[in-house]
Amino acid sequence: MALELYLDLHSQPCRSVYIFAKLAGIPFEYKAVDLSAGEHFGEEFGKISVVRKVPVLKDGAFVLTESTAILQYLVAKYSTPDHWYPADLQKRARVDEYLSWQHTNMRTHGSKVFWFRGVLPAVTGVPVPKEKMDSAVEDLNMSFKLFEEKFLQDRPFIVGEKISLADLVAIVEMMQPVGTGLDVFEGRPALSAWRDRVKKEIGTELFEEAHKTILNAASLQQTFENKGLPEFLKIRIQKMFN
Ligand SMILES: N[C@@H](CCC(=O)N[C@@H](CS)C(=O)NCC(=O)O)C(=O)O
Repeated sequence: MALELYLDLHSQPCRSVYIFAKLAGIPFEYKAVDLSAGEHFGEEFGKISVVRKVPVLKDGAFVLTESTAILQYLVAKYSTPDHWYPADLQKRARVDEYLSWQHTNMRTHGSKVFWFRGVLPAVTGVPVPKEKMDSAVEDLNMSFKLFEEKFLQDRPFIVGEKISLADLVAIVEMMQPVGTGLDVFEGRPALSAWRDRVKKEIGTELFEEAHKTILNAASLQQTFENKGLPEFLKIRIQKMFN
């Protein structure tokens, strides 16, 4: 039985899993979960994962959540080329270092900017107050500074000469604010050159296919106008402003 991957490509971790599975030629069944409709809170998805987040991998009776664990599972199960998650102790540790760091830095800050510039104005019809926006962008800028100064330095990729899971996880997160029209690569030539290398390794067609949903984030407004706002989003928005 083919692997099942539960995904919504609006989601950064879903895109990393999707791109990796495609790149590695891993056969899988794409199980679409529409987050904007709150499908992950439905009964069907609850049977798959009580965490109620995507991505989720289902391999027979085995269910796995957390994108980085899923990526590592795919690497091991399909013996993908070494550079993705090198066997070399220190190179692997560099990948792990980035994967650990990004959750509470690049991912948290990029997601916040995405919500502030994309989701919240789309659902409330008003922009987020300037001071909140400025503070979110400042945090994101700090993550970019650390990314360039600590994780990338003057290397072609995070680990060195070759692309790894760390670069893949990094690029999908950086594209989230880009989806709201904020060009995070502008004025950052080294970062832009790294982005181009990563895009080339992934392949422009696959990169664009995986990102077309998020690069059309403006369509979110239309989605909410057509379908109405799901209950979980109303609650989340209230919490964000209290
Ligand atoms: N740490 C998890 C994060 C998963 C996650 O937060 N997924 C989001 C989409 S990016 C989600 O499903 N959100 C639904 C919700 O929060 O209600 C991973 O890396 O897989």
